[in-house]
Amino acid sequence: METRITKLLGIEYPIIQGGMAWVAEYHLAAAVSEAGGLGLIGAASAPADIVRQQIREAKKLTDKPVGVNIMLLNPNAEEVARLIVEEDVKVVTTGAGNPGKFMELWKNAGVKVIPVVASVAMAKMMERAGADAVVAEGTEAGGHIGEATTMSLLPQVADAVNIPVVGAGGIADGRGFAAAIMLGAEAVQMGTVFATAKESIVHDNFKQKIFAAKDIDSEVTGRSTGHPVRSLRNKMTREYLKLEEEGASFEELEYLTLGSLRKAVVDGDVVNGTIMAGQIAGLIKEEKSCSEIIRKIMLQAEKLLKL
Ligand code: TUI
Repeated sequence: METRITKLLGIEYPIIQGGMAWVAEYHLAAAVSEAGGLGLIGAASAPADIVRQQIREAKKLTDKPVGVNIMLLNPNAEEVARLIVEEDVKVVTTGAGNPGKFMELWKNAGVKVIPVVASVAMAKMMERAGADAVVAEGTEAGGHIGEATTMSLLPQVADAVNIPVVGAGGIADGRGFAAAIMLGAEAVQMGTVFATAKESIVHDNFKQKIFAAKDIDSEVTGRSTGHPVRSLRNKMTREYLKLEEEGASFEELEYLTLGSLRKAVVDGDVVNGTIMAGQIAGLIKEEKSCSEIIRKIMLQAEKLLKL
C-alpha cells in the first residue's frame, strides 16, 4: 500500500511505531523497521549519549531507516535534537510540545520532521513551520495526551493541512487502520500493541497487564498539572488521583511518579509503577512478533478497504 507517507519515509507499509518512553528502545525499533514499518527510538528523558548508543545499536540490526522521537519536556531535548543531525537520523517525530525552535536545524540537514499534535491549531502551526507530515494523536492514546478523540481529531486535521497526516490513538488492528484511512490518514502510528510485541523488551508483567486489560481499564492522571497521562488503573493511578482530588501540589505529584514508568517497564512493578497504555489495550490479547502484527493488520485492512 503506497501513500505519501510510505514515499516520504521509504517504507513498505504505512505503519509507524510510537516513540514510547523506556519501551521504544533499539530492539523494538529495528524489528518494526525490518518488518517494513518505521521503528522509532524514544529519546524520552534519556541523556544524549544513551540516545546516541541506541541509534548506533539499531543500525547494527537493520539497514532500513529507524527514526527518533524527541519528547520536548526533556531537559536534554536540545542536545538530542543536535545529535539527530550528527548521527544522520533520517526522520524525527516529536511529542509533548512545540518543536518549532529545532525545525531550521533539522530541515537544513534534510531530516524529515513529523511532529505529534493533539489539535488542529498545532497541526497548522507545524505545517507553517515546515513539517513534512503530522501525527494526529487522539486522547485514546497511552501516555501524555490531548483532549480530542481520534475519530473527531483526524478528519479535522486532515482537512486543515496539505501535508500528509498520520492517525494515532486507539489503533491496534486492521479495522482501526482502515478507519484511520477513511478519516483521511495516510498512515497510522501505534504504541500499545508494539509494546506487547515479542521483540519488545518490556517486563513480562507489563505485557500481561495489557493482555488482561478490559475496555475501561485505563485512567487519566495529571489533569490538574496540565500534563494529562493515560495509564492502566492500578495502585499508582488510584493514589495519584486521590492526591489530585485532595489538591496536592505539583511537587508532591511529581515525587509520587518519579521513576514510576521505569519501575513498571523495566522492573515489572505493575502495582507501584505507571503502566502507560492506550484504551485499545483491551483489544490486545497475545504476544506477536512485529512482523506478524504488521502483516495481519495490512491483510485485514486491505480486505476492508476494498469493500
Ligand atoms: O508525547 C506523547 N506521549 C507521551 S510523552 C510521555 S513522557 C511524559 N511523562 C509524563 C508527563 C508528560 C510526559 C509519555 N507519553 N504523545 C504525543 C503528544 N503530544 N500528545 C500530546 C502532545 C502535545 C501536547 C501539547 C503536542 C503539542 C502540545 O503543544 C503544547 C504547546 O503549545 O507547547
